[in-house]
Amino acid sequence: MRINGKSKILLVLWMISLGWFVGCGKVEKAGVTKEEEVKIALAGPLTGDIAAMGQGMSNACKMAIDDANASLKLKGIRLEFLPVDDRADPQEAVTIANQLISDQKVIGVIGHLNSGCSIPASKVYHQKKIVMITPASTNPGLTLQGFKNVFRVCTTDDVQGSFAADLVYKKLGLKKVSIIHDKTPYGQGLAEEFKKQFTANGGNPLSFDGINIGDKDFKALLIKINANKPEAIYFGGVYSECGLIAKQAKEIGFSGTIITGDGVFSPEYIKIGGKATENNIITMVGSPPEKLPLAAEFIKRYKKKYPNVDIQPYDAYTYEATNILIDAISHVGTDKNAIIDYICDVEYKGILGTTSFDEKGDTLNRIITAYIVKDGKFEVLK
Ligand code: ABU
Repeated sequence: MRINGKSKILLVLWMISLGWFVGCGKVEKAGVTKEEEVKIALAGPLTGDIAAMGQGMSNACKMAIDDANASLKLKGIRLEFLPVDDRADPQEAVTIANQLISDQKVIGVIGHLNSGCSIPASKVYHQKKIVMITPASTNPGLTLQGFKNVFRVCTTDDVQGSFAADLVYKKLGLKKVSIIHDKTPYGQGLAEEFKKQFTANGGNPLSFDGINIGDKDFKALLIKINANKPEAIYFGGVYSECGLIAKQAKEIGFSGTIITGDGVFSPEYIKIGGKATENNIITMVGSPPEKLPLAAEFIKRYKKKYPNVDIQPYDAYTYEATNILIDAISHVGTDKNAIIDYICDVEYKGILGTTSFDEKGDTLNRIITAYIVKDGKFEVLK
């Protein structure tokens, strides 16, 4: 059918009356610019023994994305939340990372939780220059790979391990210490950093043993360790194993203190270990949230949004990491290289104070806080 000049004018007037026009290959509603949709992936253990921590990260990432979409900060860009489960398994983390880099809409990854996952997955993200900000992976090796696209908002285990060793040896005066780790890059790495500084202080650990992730019965090892009458056991690993170790150590007659790190700093630890966690000491990166008014405010809003879950230690860090990525998008748009360049130089003022990164991509905030379990709750150790 031929359309004459008059018909063409009528057709255009009809399209305008319906509010549609054709431009740049896209049909868009007149007066409403179609939003560009991009995805922010949250990668972590959403199932398995440490799912509580992974789910907490997922909640916090979603909260930051919901906040950004609800505000008018990102003009013309809509963020989609994409949670992916690495099950705390390094191989699964690589599989997931490969899926994420082949999704053109994925603009950045918040994660992973486990250093053992973040390190191999970061090699995949590096291939496609996709920014990765981990809220929780503390093994120093992650940022020693020279990848410009990798950042972390938590400080590292060399800082945490030596802080714990100074606390144990110099402040608490505990000299008879046995060390256990879970053979992962995080757990073993942290235990080695502790041992290095403990030895540098003049100490000599009674023992240094590895356990396997997922094991449930540690009594044979604990009986062997307890024969040396340690005043303390330092544990490098996560809460699922440490809760059982605390409980079984008490059961076999260990009367000293368990001292451990950020992977154990979860209400789940106290639920698993029960009364045996009383007076245990745990180090955590950063300042206590009550010293940071915006972090305290975040916790209040989080509890309102997710009333049926306990807040986890890396939730605030995940919220911050996600907001750093969102801040970059709001300033430079969706170009992946521009996002990385922006974050390299950022001085982000958020709920954790000001975050900026060194040349490796590590936060310059190197504060560690020690907590003690009192009446089933974590209290700052005075
Ligand atoms: N840093 C706590 C546990 C996560 C990890 O680094 O493996």
